[in-house]
Amino acid sequence: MYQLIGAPVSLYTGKVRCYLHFKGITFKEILSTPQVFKELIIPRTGVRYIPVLVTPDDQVIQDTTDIIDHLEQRFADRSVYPVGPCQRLVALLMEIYGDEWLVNPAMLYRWANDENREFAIQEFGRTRLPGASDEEQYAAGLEASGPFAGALPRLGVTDHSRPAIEHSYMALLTELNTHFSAYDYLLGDKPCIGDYGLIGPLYAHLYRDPASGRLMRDQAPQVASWVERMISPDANHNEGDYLADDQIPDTLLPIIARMFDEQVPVLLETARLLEQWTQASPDSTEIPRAIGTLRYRLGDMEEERLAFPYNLWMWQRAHDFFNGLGTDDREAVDTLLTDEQIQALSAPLTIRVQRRGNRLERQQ
Ligand SMILES: N[C@@H](CCC(=O)N[C@@H](CS)C(=O)NCC(=O)O)C(=O)O
Repeated sequence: MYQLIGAPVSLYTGKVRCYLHFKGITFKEILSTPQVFKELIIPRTGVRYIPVLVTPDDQVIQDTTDIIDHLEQRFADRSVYPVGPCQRLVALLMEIYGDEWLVNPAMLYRWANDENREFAIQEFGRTRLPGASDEEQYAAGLEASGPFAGALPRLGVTDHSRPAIEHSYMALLTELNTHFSAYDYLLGDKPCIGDYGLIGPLYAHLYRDPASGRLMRDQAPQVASWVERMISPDANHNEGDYLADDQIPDTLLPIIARMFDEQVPVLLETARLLEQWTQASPDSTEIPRAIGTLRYRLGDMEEERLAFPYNLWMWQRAHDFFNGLGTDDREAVDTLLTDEQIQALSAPLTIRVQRRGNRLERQQ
């Protein structure tokens, strides 16, 4: 049987759990306790990330995108990758937007709100010391959650950026609420890889943390209903499909625009920093987790954050798909995008990255 190693409190575990439910894949979830880290996660993956999937033939896979792509090969029925070029591109864009950008409001609301923070600390303790007393779990949770709470400045989540991140998140909730008032999922009646990207931050943090959950249910009840559809263990009863004729709902356009406005400049700047890093370290193949700092903008707020080259591995997926389109498909996709968006997607990625042994490398 498949085993999903992760935790209820974990953003990326939620992404895979929802996917497994939708595909109707039988699995057992195993809590990522310190013992499981020591005996399985670290020796078998070489890194300390969750979730991890253990397959029935004992392959061990980390990274939610790799896990989903591995399972898509084996369970081809009800693929979460739309075939139409417009829908496929939007699905890939929404995956990286959820995975690598909405983690900012997720982390802000979890760690800067007292009620959420207390809940999260207790939850980290439940993962670290299952079965211990509440007090013991709280103490363990405080220690275990330290590095996560402490990561906020590295993501550019600071007192200075807080109002802009909150403003952006509230506007996104309104846009998503309008969309989900008309459609069950991003692209119609069936979830796509983009829905799985969004569910990470929008479930474990922004729905499950108590104060965030109230905010979502009050301000964007249709988004909360989408979360509930996504996390349902009965999700595999869904027989719906994507909208016909590769249609993209108009209600998604402001969300795509928001992603290009907020996240894509960071991706392009990260690509530039990676070029610089490569020139400065021509003999290094392995790329560190962060390669310097960059300034990012949200509205008229500017803040500094680290540049994470892993983002480019995700961006390559959308970029390569877009740049590999044949003439007719490319024409169709171009009608969906603005000139600036086309330009951003066309910008060459001179340094290519790949993952090997769960580490990021320069592709030679
Ligand atoms: N891109 C990875 C991200 C995994 C990830 O960052 N997981 C978090 C928990 S939700 C983690 O293990 N963080 C540990 C760390 O950042 O050192 C994926 O999709 O699996």
